[in-house]
Amino acid sequence: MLRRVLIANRGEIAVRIIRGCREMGIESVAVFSDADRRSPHVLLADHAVRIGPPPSVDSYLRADRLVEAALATGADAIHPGYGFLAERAEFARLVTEAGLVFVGPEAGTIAAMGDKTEARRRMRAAGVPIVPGAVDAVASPEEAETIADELGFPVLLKAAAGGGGKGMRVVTEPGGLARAFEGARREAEAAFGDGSIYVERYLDRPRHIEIQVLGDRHGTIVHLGERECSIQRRHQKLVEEAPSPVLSAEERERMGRAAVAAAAAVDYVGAGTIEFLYQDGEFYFLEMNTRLQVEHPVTECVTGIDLVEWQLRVAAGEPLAFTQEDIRLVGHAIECRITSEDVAAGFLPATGVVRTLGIPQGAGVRWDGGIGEGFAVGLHYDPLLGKLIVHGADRNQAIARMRRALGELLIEGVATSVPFHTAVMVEPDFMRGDLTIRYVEEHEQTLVGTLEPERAANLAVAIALLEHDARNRARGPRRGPDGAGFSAWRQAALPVQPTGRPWPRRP
Ligand code: MV4
Repeated sequence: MLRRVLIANRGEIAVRIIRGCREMGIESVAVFSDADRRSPHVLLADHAVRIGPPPSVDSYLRADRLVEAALATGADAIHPGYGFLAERAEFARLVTEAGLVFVGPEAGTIAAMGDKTEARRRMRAAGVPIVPGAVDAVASPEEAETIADELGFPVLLKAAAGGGGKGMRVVTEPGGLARAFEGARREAEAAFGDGSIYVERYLDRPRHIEIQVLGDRHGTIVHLGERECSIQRRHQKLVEEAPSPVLSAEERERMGRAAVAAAAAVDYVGAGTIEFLYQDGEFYFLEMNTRLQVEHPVTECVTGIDLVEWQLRVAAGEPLAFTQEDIRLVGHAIECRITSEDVAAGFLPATGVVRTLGIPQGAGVRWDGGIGEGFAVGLHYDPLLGKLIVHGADRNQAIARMRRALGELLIEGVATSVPFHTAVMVEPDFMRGDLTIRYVEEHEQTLVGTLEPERAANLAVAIALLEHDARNRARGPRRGPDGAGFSAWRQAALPVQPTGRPWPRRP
């Protein structure tokens, strides 16, 4: 087993990995920039090493300093978390060449999956359904037109080096190809230093569904079911759930088998995710993410499998202790990514000092956070403050728990996405599970609108309470001990936090 692991990350994911290490008796080494000197991940770890000034390029992206810190502290492995260097093949190679264990797949696997045309080629060879289109890059708009004519319009031009939607152009008619080709090429060249473009059929209303896979160093690969990730804005996911409200058991099995075949095609080791687009009952491989994902907790909830624990075990060479047949999905889990963004101001990144932090508790609730009271939210890093995760017996119970938990979550001192999430949890299409990747843009009025965030939150809570009341009334009158009827809700905030401290009054 590993003895000491350096976590090349910060925030909630560093905290999550440190917790995993501690439970396994593995020592943790945190790294921090000057902006994070007193951050929770630093306080929680067994050891901590300063790696540079606040900007990521001078700290969390400094592969050389991270490897140096691992060697200096006697770590035997580096866990990259997500983001930063997690999917940089050169970093994985550097770590391995320093004689350290990289908690993740081989550098070659990361590189192959980073090249989207190479990934498509490998998936097609493995019999995994890919979006109809070419696997080779096209050299000219004329070549793109030949392919587009065969596929039928609309088509999507994509960057081979792509990801995150950069270098993507939808083309609805042949006349638009030349301009779109040049635009996509320029954008891809600027973003990735590689202007290679390929052509796919454009899916106009897909869902984004992904499958979690886990592989060991002995050739065993299992899948842990899917996550529904359609609720996103500008390629940032906002809400994720497991399982997807639309997949049948048969579809889940087909998709799971495809994901395992995809992972096997690249000898996958560790935790990974196969992303699919799902539309009209068909699914297509989109990309593979060769890292632990932000939304891994919903999978942990429904499978009971600790993904960080198994990442560390398989990194150390242990075989998986379970087979595909052992994996059962129980109940339903939902995650809300709580960010420091002012939703009413168009998701404007917000700054401030977390003055009060009230963390929801109670049955079926989990908080994976990276902040504490006094934490200064700046603009150096991504705005994720923490993740609120709930698990219930079914989707309705999970939604009810999330509404309840969002109501208990108190973050004062910085604007957060909580009003948005509260609004989603009572939005009828969400409640029906009627989701596509366009969900947020199509419900902007309801979810973001021009309402003051406070007012939107209050309205959402009021709707939830009215519904709750209606449901209770349908069950018949409720009686107190003296036989008198009573109503189950009141309009005031909870008088005390779960910690017993009084809630501060809002201004
Ligand atoms: C697509 C698509 C529709 N049709 N491919 C977005 C970035 C990259 N990961 C792939 N993406 C898409 N590829 C075809 N053929 C729509 C998207 C897409 C998307 C995919 C997943 C999650 C969010 C998205 C938001 C916008 C577009």
